[in-house]
Amino acid sequence: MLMQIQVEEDRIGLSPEILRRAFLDNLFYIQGKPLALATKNDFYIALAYTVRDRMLHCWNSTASTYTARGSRTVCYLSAEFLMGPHLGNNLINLGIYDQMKQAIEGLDLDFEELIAQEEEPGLGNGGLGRLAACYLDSLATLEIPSMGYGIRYEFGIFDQEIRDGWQVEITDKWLRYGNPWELPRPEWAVEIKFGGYTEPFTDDQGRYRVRWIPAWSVKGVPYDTPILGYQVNTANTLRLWKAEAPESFDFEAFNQGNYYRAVQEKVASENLTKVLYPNDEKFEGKQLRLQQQFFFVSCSLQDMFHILERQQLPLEAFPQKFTVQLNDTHPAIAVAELMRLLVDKYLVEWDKAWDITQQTLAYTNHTLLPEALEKWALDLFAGLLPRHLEIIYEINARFLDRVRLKFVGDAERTARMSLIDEQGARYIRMAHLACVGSHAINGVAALHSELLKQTVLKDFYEFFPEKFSNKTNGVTPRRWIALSNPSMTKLITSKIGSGWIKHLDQLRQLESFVGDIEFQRQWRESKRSNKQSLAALVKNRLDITIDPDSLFDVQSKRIHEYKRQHLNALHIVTLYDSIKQNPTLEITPRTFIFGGKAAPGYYMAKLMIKLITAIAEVVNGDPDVRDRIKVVFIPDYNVTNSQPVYPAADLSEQISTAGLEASGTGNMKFAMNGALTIGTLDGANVEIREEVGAENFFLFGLITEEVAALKEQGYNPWDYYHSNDALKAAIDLIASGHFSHGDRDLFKPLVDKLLHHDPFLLLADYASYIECQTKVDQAYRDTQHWTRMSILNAARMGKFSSDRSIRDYCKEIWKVQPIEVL
Ligand code: GPK
Repeated sequence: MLMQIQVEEDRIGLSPEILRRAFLDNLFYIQGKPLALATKNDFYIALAYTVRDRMLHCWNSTASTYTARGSRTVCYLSAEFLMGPHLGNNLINLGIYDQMKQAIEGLDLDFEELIAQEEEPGLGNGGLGRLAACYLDSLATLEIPSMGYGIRYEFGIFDQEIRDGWQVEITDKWLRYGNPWELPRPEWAVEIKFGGYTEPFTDDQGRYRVRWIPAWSVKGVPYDTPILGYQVNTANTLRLWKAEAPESFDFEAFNQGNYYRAVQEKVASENLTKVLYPNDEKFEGKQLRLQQQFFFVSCSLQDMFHILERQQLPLEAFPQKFTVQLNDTHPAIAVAELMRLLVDKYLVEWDKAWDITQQTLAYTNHTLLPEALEKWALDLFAGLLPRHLEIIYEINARFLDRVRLKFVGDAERTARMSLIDEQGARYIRMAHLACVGSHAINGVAALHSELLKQTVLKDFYEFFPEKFSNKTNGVTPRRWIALSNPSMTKLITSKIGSGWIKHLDQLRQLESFVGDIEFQRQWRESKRSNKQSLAALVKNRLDITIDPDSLFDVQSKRIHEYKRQHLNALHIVTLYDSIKQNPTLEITPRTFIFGGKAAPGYYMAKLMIKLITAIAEVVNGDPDVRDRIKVVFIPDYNVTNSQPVYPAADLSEQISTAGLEASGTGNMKFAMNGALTIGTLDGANVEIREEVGAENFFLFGLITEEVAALKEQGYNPWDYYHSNDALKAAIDLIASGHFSHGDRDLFKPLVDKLLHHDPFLLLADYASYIECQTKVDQAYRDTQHWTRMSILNAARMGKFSSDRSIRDYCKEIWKVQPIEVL
């Protein structure tokens, strides 16, 4: 029987009047408050439900369509999804931002203030997690059936406070006031087992099999969030798993009468998804982290088998029904878990199971940094996943046989390619497991994908070159332009219509206005108003006055030595010193803006924050320089706080040591919003420069090959220190205690590392960087020319829409087609 539900206008109507009525209705029936008693949070929740109601129709239609069509589905497995606040984005994608604003303001409420109430789900560290979020937006917008699978951390990335110039970490209690965007689906919970031992047995059909007798288990409960595409009816699902105490694993009987023990077990189970590990590009071999990885991977794969069952598809159809993308090696245990489920649970024979596994999985690498490569100590792994270890041994044995056959007598190669690192203590190499178990392997920018083939994955490239490809990253123009930069959005749309939001290549049409004086003026006006807004935020939060007419020079990203925030700091110190030496020096007034978190255990990164804030204190307090240079460190850089930053930037700092930044995505967000880049030939900078034109990009520094050659021949930072007066002066000033109230010890570790090791070649790139910054200084004075370059940067960023990235993945890896939802 077909049941048609009667949809009330209050749940779907889009006019300001209906939206207002629906909002008041939600305030009354969901928050249980009349207008007069409601708090800001009540208003926010009522607003969120008003928006969610309008999405649920899309979500249900999408689910029905996919079920009826049995559509091929992309499953994006990621330990991180850095979604950012949902409300504003959903309003944009529904196309009702302005109507809702009108509805709310009609009640004399401050719309922006209500939007700002949302605590963002910060379930990621940085680029990798945010990329996953941009990809979900594009998948939905391109009407691709897809699911994001991950972990519902109770505490996401920590909130950062700056006290006395140092980073302090505060627990992120994002669920404190509830989460209106998710729906728990306890009926689809699954069981995840850990520990114990295995034993061989012969089943009743006389087959040799292995049984895993686990020691403990947890329950995985899915929480679903709708991901609506832009101006389409497609709403896909982000399914995040929360760990709870198991039902079937019989603690009740086990703990006969021991109530407290039983409660303890429950608490222990829930610890599994309690907190996101705050390391970015640094592997930490913690047992709980491996538990998290296996937990969400097993939950997600079991979920796929349930979907297959519900759609009455045979096991062999698994790789036709699902294509599974591994976002880095965090979910790489999927190789062994999919094999285990197929072989042990569904009794598929090994070779067939291996075919299915390889056809299903694909792997994206996000970094070449050796300290990021995941390798699990064998004992730890064996204790948690004894059956998976056996499966990995079997995969390895079969794989290495093939290696020996192809490279006869090359024992070193075999050892290098093994899934097990046996030099000393033994480890499982997760990148090797991912490569062997996947049919496709990709890097995230052209240069990075080339370097992968030449360095960390060289042996694997030589073994199966056909698996390798590049998929340059992209970012969604919905959040990063339409939502974050309404003034520029309005201006662009007034010239070329609004099609560019979905087809970013159309921004090229702006090139015909680049010489139009009136358009240039409007462009500057928009940038100026964005700078004004950021200045107001900075005044409000930090009580620092910054001049919107100064050049806004921004570096915002995780704090890392390879990203070289301290090179930027050296430039500031150099400018400061030259003004002090020559008080009448004419320079373009600049505001240096930083934002970013340091991993709590990364001492040098925390010291870099202290260095920046210490320089800020001296510079901003010195009447001789403070009208020419200002330094601001914006605390707690997250998606919410980043949204006003990109539109306000004039200059984007992308200054990593060449060869080390896999792609970067902030570089794209800045350029799309009309900032010019000062950067090295690294990651996606290379392609950005190619697109916008070398004449519209400030290039400096050694290239990858020169970095390698310099290190090869024996790099000595001392030579650079002694042969460059300005460099020596800057470093000496820091070492002298000038920025640390006379304390010469404070920055000693940082200074010593630069002088004696300098693994990221700051000193080698210093001269080139300073020279390039001088060119920036000059160029900014030619307002018209700068405006031209700014317009051309935005106009030529079409390639860096995540829509383009996703189309490439769909065509070349996932082989999946759009399905329209009516
Ligand atoms: C790469 F390996 C990792 C990681 O652990 N975390 C992370 O954010 C970043 N990344 C790269 O550093 C960026 O260059 C890249 O743009 C981003 O991943 C997305 O691919």
